[in-house]
Amino acid sequence: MKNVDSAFHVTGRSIYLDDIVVQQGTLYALPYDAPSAHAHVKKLDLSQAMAVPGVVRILTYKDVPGENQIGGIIPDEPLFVEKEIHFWGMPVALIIATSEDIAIQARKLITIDLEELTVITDPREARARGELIIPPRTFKLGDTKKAWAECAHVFEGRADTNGQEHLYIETQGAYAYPTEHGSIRISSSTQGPTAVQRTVARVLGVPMHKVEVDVTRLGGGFGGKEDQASAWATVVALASFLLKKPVKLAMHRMDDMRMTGKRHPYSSDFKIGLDKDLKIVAYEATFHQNAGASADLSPAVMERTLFHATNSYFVPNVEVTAYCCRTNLPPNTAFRGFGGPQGMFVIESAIAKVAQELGVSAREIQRRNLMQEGSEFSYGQIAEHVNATPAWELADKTFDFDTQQAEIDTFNAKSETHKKGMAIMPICFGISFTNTPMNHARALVHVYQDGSVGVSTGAVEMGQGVNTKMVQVAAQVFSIDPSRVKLESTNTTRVANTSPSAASATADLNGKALEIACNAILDRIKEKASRMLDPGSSPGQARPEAITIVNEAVLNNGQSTDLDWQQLIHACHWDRVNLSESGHYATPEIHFDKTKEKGHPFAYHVYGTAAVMVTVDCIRGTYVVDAVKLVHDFGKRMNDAVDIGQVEGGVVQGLGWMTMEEIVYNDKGRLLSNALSTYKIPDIHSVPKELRIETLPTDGHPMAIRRGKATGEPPLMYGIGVYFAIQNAVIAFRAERGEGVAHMVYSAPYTPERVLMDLYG
Ligand code: LUZ
Ligand code: MOS
Repeated sequence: MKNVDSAFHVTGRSIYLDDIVVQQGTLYALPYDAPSAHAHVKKLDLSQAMAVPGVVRILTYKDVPGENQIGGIIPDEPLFVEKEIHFWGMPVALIIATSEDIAIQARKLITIDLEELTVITDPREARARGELIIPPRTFKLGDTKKAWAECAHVFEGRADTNGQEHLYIETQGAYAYPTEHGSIRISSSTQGPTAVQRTVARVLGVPMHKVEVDVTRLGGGFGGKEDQASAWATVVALASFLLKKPVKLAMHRMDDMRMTGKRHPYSSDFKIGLDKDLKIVAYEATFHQNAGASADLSPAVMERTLFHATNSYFVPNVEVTAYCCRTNLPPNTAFRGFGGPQGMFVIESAIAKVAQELGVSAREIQRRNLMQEGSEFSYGQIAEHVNATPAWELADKTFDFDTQQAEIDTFNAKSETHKKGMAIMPICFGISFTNTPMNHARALVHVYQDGSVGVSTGAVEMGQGVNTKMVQVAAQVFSIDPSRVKLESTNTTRVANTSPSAASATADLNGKALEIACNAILDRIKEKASRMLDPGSSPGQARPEAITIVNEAVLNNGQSTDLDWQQLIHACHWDRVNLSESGHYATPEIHFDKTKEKGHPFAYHVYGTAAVMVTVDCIRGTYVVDAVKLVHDFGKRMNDAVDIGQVEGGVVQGLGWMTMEEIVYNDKGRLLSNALSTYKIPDIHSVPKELRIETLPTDGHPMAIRRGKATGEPPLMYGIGVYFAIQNAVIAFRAERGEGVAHMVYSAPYTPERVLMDLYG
């Protein structure tokens, strides 16, 4: 089925925040943010800005009627600066004016006197100074200390990854207006409507029932609006609440880039030990997560790094420790993969190091250590339905790794200036929020008396196609044409207490809740059908189990009848049958005990294997990705266009993180890569020349919606293979010149500058 939004998207009719028709008298908000990363505020002077005609008011922390606090996991994040600035870009004040232009003019007239304090941008330095947001956590399996003695080879190294700007096409924003009885209604570009509702209620000092949050769709989220949409919705709600006027903020790109957090940079140390057969016996890693100035989601992101520290490999002795380091950067936040990719890069670096040192192929080490059925993860979950080896083997059979490598070697032998490299990237990603209590969802279904259906869920459409999947679920359960089903906006008054649309789990959680609601309605209408088709029976004697609905026809014992969906629904309504239902789903089986760091946190895992081929220009340090060919564990794929689209986008976003997207802060904590002129993201030329996506044939997973596995985050991690493919080309170049590679560092992004340094350094 086609994406339900595609026709409206391509004709410009889809409604994003900035497309909402504003009410008369709407005011415009603009944040004034801190021009320093760490300082005491001595004096803030708003008088000149206030004097600009059209400026209605300028709000600061003093105007907050409730708490000046937006921290979700830990209450350590003021909405507005009080006495101390913690990062460059931290909101200090909010200008409210009759137009955006006036607000921009006024912002230039605000002055602030500061007493500058020491700025920390490096997570290792933060750790050394004891600046930790939560105590470190360690996941342990077996005993690494004893295991080193059994290892034939032990290597140590360091691996760093930089952050990543979300660069959702639609920037952060919100529109709020007062409603009756001191209530407020907010349209927000958020992945987490309930997070917005909770945060606004807290800051305004009102109960949550006074705050209605509505989301039609987002122009991209990628994790950047899982938590960080709340601040912007809250400032707008505050202004609207105080002024009793509609207020809007749609952020400018450079403001958004400067003021919001990004993917967490990590700096990590590893130690890996293998036996003589290249079986990994022991693995230790220490992760320094650059959390930024406050917790935001960092503790949860850090946890997922630990969960994915051994990627798709079974390692009997593991000890991995992570530090959540407080620095003076904007609070870093969720980003597709949520710490998983950062953990996986480190073990892939460790394997690459072993391969270089021993002169074996990384591929051989990877293959020999893949998870098997019944393997134990370091966090105690026993791996089931393990598709690591099947995906690898199908990839090898389909793409023929040996032949590919031989062709590359032949090319490299002939080519002086260009070298090719290949890397294989297996993935294993756990599906569920790692925080078990977040794994539940609700859906509300109305079957209208004409047979059309309205569906509300807690899922937020952010371009990932979840609305299309929800239409499919309802249409499949009822066996009606998808055109009868309409997805409503996501609204906290229709579906309450939602988890954010995140963790790749949105379609599973909301889809299962939707299935439950639809099935409950289906049971009632079948009961009515059985009474209609067997008029002699009383309610207790009717046989609803004999009724099926197939493509809108009502069948009795499999035999066609005169009744169809529309007639049946009409009859149900006039017989006072309840045609509405709310469904609730909570993922069964999952649990996790943080005191032991053991449990069964994931409903299932998604596997896959990618082969990545690149060509490096060894004069310039530039490169092209020739091919990414992969076998992916889709389960029983629900929607080809949606799911393949997720894999394509994930691969490209992953390779952007690994190769070209370079976030630069100076030592004062000021963002230098603050616009698209200084921050490069993949464009059409960066897309692999060949992007081949094959499906691993399986029965799918019962805990996945319609047995089709989650596809949101896992494919991003195929992009990690691009880093190692480039490095293999560099190694080939150096080897030809008789130069070793032992000095090589593992540091992403592998920009052309870094490639040049590795080629000739
Ligand atoms: N958000 C969250 C996530 O709160 N918990 C998670 O485990 C998660 N995983 C991926 C993306 N967002
Ligand atoms: Mo996310 S990183 O699933 O919002």
